[in-house]
Amino acid sequence: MPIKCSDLISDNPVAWEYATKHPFLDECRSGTIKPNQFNTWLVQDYLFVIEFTRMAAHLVTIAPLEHFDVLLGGLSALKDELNWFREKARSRSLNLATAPQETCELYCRFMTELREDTYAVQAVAFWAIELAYNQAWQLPGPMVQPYDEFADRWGNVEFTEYVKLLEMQANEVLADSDPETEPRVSEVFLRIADLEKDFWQMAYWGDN
Ligand code: MP5
Repeated sequence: MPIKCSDLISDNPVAWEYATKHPFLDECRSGTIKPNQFNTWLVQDYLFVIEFTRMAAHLVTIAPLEHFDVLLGGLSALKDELNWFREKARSRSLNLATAPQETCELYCRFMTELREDTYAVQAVAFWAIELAYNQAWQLPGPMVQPYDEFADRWGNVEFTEYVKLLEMQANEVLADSDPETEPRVSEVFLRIADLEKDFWQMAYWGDN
C-alpha cells in the first residue's frame, strides 16, 4: 500500500501535536496573549506567507492540469491574504519591512529548497503546511476578539474543504510515486511539524 497523507499524521502524533498546539494559541483564545507576542507573529507570518506564495506558484509549474483548479484557487486566496496582512499591520502600526527572525528564515529557505523535490513531495508539503494552520487555529475552540478573525481565516469551513482537496491531490500522486518517495515524504512532513512548532515558539518569545 502506498503511503497516504493521513498515515503521516497517525505515524507522527506527538510531532503533529506540537505543530498544532501551543500556549500562543491558547492565549489568543483567552485574550491573554501580549501585543508584542501577537505582533511578532503577525509580522513574521506575513514574511512567511510571501515565500509560501512563491511555493504555491512553483507548484503550479509542475502540477498536472487536473490539479490547477485547486492550486489556482489557493493562489487567489493568497493574494487576498497578503493584502489582509498589510491591512492588519497598518491598523496596528506595525512595520512589515522587518528582517525575518531565524526560524522564519529557516522555514522560508526550506520551502525554496523543496523545489528540488518531486511534485509528490511538494504536494504533500503544501497540504501539511495548510493543514497545520487549519487545525492549529481551530483546536483551542472559539477565540475572543480580535483573535476570532484570525482563527476564522484558517479555521473556516471553506478553508477546511480546500485543505481536504489538497490532501486528495497529494494522495493521488503518492499512489503513483516510486518507493524512494515514501522516506522523503516522511522526512519532509516531520521537518514541517518541527518548523511549525518553532514558529509558534518564536512568536511567543515576542522579541520583534
Ligand atoms: C501557514 C502560515 C498557512 N500562514 N504560517 C505558517 C507558519 N504555517 C502555515 O499558510 P497560509 O498561506 O496562511 O494559508
